[in-house]
Amino acid sequence: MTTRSETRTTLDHLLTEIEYRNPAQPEFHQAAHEVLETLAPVVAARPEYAEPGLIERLVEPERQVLFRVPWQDDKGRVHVNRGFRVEFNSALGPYKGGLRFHPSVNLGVIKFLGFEQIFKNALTGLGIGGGKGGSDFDPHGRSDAEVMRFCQSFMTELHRHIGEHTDVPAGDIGVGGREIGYLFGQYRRITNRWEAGVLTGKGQGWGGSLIRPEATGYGNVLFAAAMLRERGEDLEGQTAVVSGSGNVAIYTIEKLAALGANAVTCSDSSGYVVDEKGVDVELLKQVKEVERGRVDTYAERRGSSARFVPGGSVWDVPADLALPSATQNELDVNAAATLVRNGVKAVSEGANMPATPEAVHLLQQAGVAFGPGKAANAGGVAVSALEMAQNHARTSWTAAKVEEELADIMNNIHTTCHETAERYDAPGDYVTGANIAGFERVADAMLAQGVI
Ligand code: NDP
Ligand code: 2IT
Repeated sequence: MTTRSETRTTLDHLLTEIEYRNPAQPEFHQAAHEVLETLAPVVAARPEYAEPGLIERLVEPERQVLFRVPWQDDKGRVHVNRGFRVEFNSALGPYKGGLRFHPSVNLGVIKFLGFEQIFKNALTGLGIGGGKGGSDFDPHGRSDAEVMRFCQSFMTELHRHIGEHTDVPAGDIGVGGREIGYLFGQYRRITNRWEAGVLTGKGQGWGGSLIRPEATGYGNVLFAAAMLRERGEDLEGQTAVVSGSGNVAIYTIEKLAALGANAVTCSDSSGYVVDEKGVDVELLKQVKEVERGRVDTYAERRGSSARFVPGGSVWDVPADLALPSATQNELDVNAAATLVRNGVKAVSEGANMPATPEAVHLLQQAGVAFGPGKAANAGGVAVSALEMAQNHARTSWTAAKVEEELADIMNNIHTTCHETAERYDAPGDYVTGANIAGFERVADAMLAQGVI
């Protein structure tokens, strides 16, 4: 039997190999480190997981697609962006994961997101593999017509690689209902198929699921509530700092208010807003979703309770809870120290990998309940899988039914992570619990399906 320390040495070698084979992809290295560092106990306890090649296969995407995306702006100028789809692992079902349009996108970023997605999707308990895609296209300041032409060009290549049984993209940063509409239209035109289950996050009149827009934010609040419950507390009367002001942030703020808590901040890349009365989610939706504006406009319209702080760190605002909902590595070790100093009780990741490894370590050492993104923000992809189920059955469920399913899934994920952490001598460590529980499900399927 292999000991934990021998296993750790093997995993350390593998991490060195991953860095060597995937140069200049720091986000992918970070995500791989975070998972592999927690696997030693399970690999030592279950010899089948030490089978040569299993983890090596897990960290190598099954397929990576890179393509040129040329498009013309409103003045007729030609732009060339890069498109990506990383089909990471299909042991549990068709590749599933969002598309991100943001200038910071590169292969390493998409690989980190795709790798996280494997374990997140496994944790939902639904039949979905892991993938991610996107482009370095920047939608900020682009007209509707420009966004449409970009989406059409992007799908002109992407359509060859996706399908309801193959790979099912959805939204992520910079990709919401508008973009999914343009992408679906072009897919339908090229393929001449009404294949509703090829994309999720669709409009509600044409195959989209009720509650999909809300699902990630709502799910994260439910996960935070479950962590608090474990400590004999609830959300009632708690204040929260939320970063971001996009899809995930908005519905996080909405659900916090519905459950008696109060989000006092939101942010974007220009700075943050602190609103003493609590963020008015209807005003935020109007500014961000309808007008596609910035958070400083929210502060201007809100009146005396709110002020906009250009630049700065939203984590300086004291609160009981922190729900990072913008982007990776937005909460560093200094921010974590400030949160702890201000008495934070729980940090739950709406975004993917928003807390740096040093920040996670500090928060856990300080006894803060920490919900890692692959567990806490799994509600979005879970409801995407429910959208696929509805599409397959040519039916649509009520909002109440979808919300009930979402609540069950989030509570199950919480219980699974909690129990798995206890089983592997790491009580209260949701990072270890999520990584091991997700890994077990994917690894068992990979072992059963042979060396492919
Ligand atoms: P949106 O595009 O709707 O919103 C993104 C928000 O984050 C905006 O406020 C944006 O501000 C801010 N932001 C993005 N990049 C940066 C950056 N580099 N620095 C500072 N602020 C930034 O995206 P979502 O709300 O959908 O996604 C937010 C996070 O949640 C991402 O990490 C995503 O991967 C994750 N996620 C999303 C899911 C979904 O269903 N949509 C599901 C699970 C996780 P600005 O406009 O100024 O860039
Ligand atoms: O990071 C994520 O889980 C998402 N962006 C949602 C993916 C999906 O397929 O709904």
